[in-house]
Amino acid sequence: MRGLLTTFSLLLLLLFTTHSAKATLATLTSTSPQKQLSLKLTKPGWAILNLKARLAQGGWGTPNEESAVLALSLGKTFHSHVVVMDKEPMTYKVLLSNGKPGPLTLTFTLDTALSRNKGAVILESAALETNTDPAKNRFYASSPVLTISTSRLSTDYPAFMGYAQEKELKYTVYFTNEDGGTGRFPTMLMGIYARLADIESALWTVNGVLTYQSPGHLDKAFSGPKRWGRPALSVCTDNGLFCPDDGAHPVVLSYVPIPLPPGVRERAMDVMPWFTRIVNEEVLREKDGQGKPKAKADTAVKDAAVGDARQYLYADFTCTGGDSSSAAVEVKLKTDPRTFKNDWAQGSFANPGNFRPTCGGGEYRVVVKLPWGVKKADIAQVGLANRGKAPLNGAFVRAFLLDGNFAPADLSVQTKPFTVVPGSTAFSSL
Ligand SMILES: [Ca+2]
Ligand SMILES: [Ca+2]
Repeated sequence: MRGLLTTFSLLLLLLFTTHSAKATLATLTSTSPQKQLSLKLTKPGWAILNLKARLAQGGWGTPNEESAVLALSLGKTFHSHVVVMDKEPMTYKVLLSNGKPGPLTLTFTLDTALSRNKGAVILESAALETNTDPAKNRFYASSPVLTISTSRLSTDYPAFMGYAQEKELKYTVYFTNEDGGTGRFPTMLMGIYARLADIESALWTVNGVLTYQSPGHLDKAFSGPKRWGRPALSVCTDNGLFCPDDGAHPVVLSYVPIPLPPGVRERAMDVMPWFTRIVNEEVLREKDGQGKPKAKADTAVKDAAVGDARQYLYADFTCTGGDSSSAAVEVKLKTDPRTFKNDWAQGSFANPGNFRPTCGGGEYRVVVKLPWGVKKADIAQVGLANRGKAPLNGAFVRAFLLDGNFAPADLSVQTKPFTVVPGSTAFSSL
């Protein structure tokens, strides 16, 4: 019986392997770096390439093997790059052109000079789609093409772009991390911004005038160069700000901007766990300015390292009233007598960064660092505290932990509005 089962398992394995082999479109290596495809656009409109690809080895978390770069040509003309950064198959989307139906020849070339990862890149599938949602056309037509330096192929990489679903255009870029600015102090970055990623407004319209965020966080009218008819911006500062494309940044990214969910800007990360994962991989790989690891999963809550993104509780809440910087979030566990808090002065962060939201009426996200390994079932209460002298009105919108795959696992917090008097905490029991 066991022999039969083994034979059966082997057959299954063989079937699966054969099937997998068929699913591969091409394996690009330094000796065989190119694949050409003839595809067809069936409808007029913005064409989007969906390229499913993976690295044969390494990936964003592996030093010196973070990414491989494919140059994509349309016909004989270079269009943009695809940065493959994961051993897991991912679908990389490229905004191609606004065109007519017809044949399209795509050539993918592994750029060995730009690729830090020297292994093969496996192309699993490539398909074209045409945008059929007219509302998206104007967001695509003005979405910036980004150019970046090679240093960003291993750190602080602009991994995707979103647009706000409003009347005026607005594009926001999500970077894997920020080594400059606040990012030099990872615990402060997490403490203040509730993330280790960097989020920057790139380009928007003010009364119809295209405006971009230039160095020094200055808003400037954009009259710079275009690529494929779209505004072209270079990421030109270490804190992720923009300049008109200067032609000196060799990597060209043509993203399909995604509609941003309402609420805090971090919401876009919640629906893309792969992004939170690569952010975490990068920070675990990197050192801080003093040569110490930026992060490590740790059991100590008061640790100089920022920890792992999966050892935090994330809380979104609305808040009005109170004094300046009066709101804080507190967490109680079922089997630990300590109260865990987001504001370091109360004991959550070892580095300076005394931060509490100002309660100006918007929605806020804060994080509370918990001992490594805490699960949903371990959490007893999540509360909104008032550290000020005037009552504040608040409501939880959402609270969650990240699961093993960095996807939010929601906690059933009470979302009914409540008033918190100074010096007290309103707890929601789970
Ligand atoms: Ca970094
Ligand atoms: Ca920044």
